[in-house]
Amino acid sequence: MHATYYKTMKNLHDIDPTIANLIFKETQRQRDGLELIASENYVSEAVLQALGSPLTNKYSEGYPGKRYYAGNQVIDEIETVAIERAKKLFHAEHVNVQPHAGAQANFAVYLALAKPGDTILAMDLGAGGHLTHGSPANFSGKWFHIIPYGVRRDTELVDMEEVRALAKKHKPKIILAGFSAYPRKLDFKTFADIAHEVGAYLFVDMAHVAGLIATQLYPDPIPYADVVTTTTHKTLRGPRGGMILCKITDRLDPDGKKNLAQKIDSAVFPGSQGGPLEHCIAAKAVCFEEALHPAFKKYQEHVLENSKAMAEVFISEGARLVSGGTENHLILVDVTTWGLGGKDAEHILDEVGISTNKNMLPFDERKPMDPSGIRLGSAAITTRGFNCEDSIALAKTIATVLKSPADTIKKTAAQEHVAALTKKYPIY
Ligand code: DSN
Repeated sequence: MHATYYKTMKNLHDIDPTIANLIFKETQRQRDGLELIASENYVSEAVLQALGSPLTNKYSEGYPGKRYYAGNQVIDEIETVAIERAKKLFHAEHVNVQPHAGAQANFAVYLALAKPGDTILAMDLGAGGHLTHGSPANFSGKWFHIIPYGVRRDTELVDMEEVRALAKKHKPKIILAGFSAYPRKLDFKTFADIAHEVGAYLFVDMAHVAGLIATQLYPDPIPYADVVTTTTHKTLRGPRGGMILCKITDRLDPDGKKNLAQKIDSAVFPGSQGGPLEHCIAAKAVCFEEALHPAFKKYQEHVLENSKAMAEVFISEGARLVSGGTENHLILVDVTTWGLGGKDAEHILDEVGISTNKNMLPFDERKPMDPSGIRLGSAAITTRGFNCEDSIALAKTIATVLKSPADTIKKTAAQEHVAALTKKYPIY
């Protein structure tokens, strides 16, 4: 661990050794293991410093220049910097950096654009969608009439003709494009064409691929969508948090009392949140500055190279991948082709120091707690410094342990391989 990090922790250790030790323990776990959970990443020490700053002390309900409490001059500057950097990074007309997380960003969009009972067309969770895209267990599924679209059985790709047919039949208020487990590109232009044809808003949740979009390595939804949400902690490599980007004009209500940007802002505050987390907003600003740097594009190129390299190894080792491969940072491996369930695969990899998550696959006949697949992503290992060679070697190790889970010699060799890689590419 870097000396600066120890220094920051010294006070905490004196005051609360229990929590300090647990933070050490978790940092050590992150250091000694390999993170392949597709939604996770490692932030820079600059982001950590902003997160641990006295900005957490301040209440600042409202927006820059229009707050409900005094003393927000500096906070206004910080939030404005974050907004302007995000606008520059994504070429967005309007940005709200206050959502505490992705779910809160999505909640605010629904609040701004729809009423309970309205119809929403969104990707099915089983096909790769997200909990907040209409799962019956989530407010989105409880409050709205959700029409799910999936992927084709033969290609496991989103079928835009199915999306168009469902949109024409059900006339949704919102069409939602976005995913948490889809290894391919989405056609945002066609989504927008369909939304325009049926008079719906196009809402894109780009959380997983925001870093790839910021660096033009994935189709850009910003020109086409009315509203885009993201988290800032996945491929974007910032602090845990959310953000909303939108057009200023409300295409479906051009003469309304509020424009789209105003509707989104008031849906975040006071609509669904109170005081913003300004320490987190400062950390978002740091992340945007890092993402505007040319080195960030190189990083994202390596994210894609590493993901493709791993996918090719899994295929050559006999695994079936959803859609046959990947075009982004994530890979869905059908581990039943190796005679395992997702739960066991996750557990076996965890035992050798590799974190992944079990994942439902399209048309999965198994249960969510023990589905057919695991989901892997290359964002975090690439932050550590992995190149293609390392990724290929790691994928071979993963295939080896999953194909022979009872072989303790292979398991020990995998643990040694993970230890060597974490030593070669240390964090914090
Ligand atoms: N939990 C995140 C993921 O893993 O994709 C999405 O919220």
